[in-house]
Amino acid sequence: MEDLKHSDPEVYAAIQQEVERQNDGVELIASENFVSRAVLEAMGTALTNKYAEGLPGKRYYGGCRFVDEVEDLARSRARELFDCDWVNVQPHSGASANAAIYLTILQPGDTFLGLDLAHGGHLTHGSPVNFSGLLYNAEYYGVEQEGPLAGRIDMERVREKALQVQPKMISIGASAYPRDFDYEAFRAIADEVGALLWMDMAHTAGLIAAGELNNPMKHAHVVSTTTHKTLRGPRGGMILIGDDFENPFGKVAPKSGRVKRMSELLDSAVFPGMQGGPLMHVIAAKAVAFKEALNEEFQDYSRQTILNASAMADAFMDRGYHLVSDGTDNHLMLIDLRNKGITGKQAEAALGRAEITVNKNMVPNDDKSPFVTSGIRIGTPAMTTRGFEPANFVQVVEMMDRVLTNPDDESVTLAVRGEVKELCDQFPLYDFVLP
Ligand code: DSN
Repeated sequence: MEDLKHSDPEVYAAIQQEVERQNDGVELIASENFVSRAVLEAMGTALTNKYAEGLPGKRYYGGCRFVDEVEDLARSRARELFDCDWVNVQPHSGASANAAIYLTILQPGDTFLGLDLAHGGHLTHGSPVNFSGLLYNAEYYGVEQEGPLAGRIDMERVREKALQVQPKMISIGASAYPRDFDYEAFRAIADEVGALLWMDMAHTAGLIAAGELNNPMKHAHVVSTTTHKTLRGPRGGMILIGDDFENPFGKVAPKSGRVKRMSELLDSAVFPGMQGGPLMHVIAAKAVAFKEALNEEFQDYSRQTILNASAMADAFMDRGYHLVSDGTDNHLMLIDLRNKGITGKQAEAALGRAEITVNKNMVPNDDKSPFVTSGIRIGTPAMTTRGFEPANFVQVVEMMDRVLTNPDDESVTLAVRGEVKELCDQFPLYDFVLP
């Protein structure tokens, strides 16, 4: 980055400091990961210069032959990775991908049913401050408060709610749900009420691709995801269909009168419906990440991510922490800190001072605001990429416990920060921090 260093020392310095921060800290934000150098290199290329509205072979701009190649590679690799009929790799983000799905399936005012944000759902699944809650009639299912399914989704309750509100679409997927989903049961409910089923696998896409979690592809009508998180690619989104089908809305191709495939409607919803030109440098990086995810190493990595989360969850529970649903099936856990006398906000800040990064998070039926919260969310994807194994995560739990029980003790923070640095130095990340 010699050119950047000389032309814009301020941005250069901030980037360098961020790389150092990533190198020297324990990253436990469940939605973050560390991409390979190959992915970084693909993103930092002249492909950012190219406009390519349309799809490979059918663009609205000239000069697209090489970016066509790149997008075709991304699409074919994604289809192989998820064993699906169709994919669109152009959404700039998971939220953009989801917006295209709403645009395709619902009309403003239509009812859909999704997981409550306060129970682990996502902003774009009907939060009142998001377009999904503002434009559409969002109804929610949640997790059980008590009993054998405490912290988990009870499918019988989802069915009751669906029968009651008669949604046109049902969404699955979450930002803070530590358990797997029963896609067959969701599909049976969707079929019973005549709804389309949409799975947002943003958090778990990599684990699904690696075969470590249930696969929604043959059950959901449409699937969306981000390409970072457990999939370990660049920030971005995509939409997939396991088995493509004729759209149920009767939309036909203007000249032939042929009923359009669902995939065609979704392609049009991404562009020109929601977006203009795709980000071709990011699509190149997606292609690189998908190739990496097709390797056996990625399967080992995904298995290790779950083993690590499980070890971490056990270590927290051994120390008296209350985990929503008493554990995890995937890469994350949600800790309800109410029995520890510390809020999510305080915990995030105290851990942050020790260079352990987490995010505060609402827990089901939280009595505190989203800015304070009673919990923290913790994930293992990023540190597993660095090579952490269960023993390392257990060591991190011990450090976190010391900080959380002494949040205002500067000597504890300093001691833990030193231990964090020592641990991170044993698992090198990026070696391109320049003086
Ligand atoms: N904001 C992401 C997360 O942290 O889970 C989801 O999009």
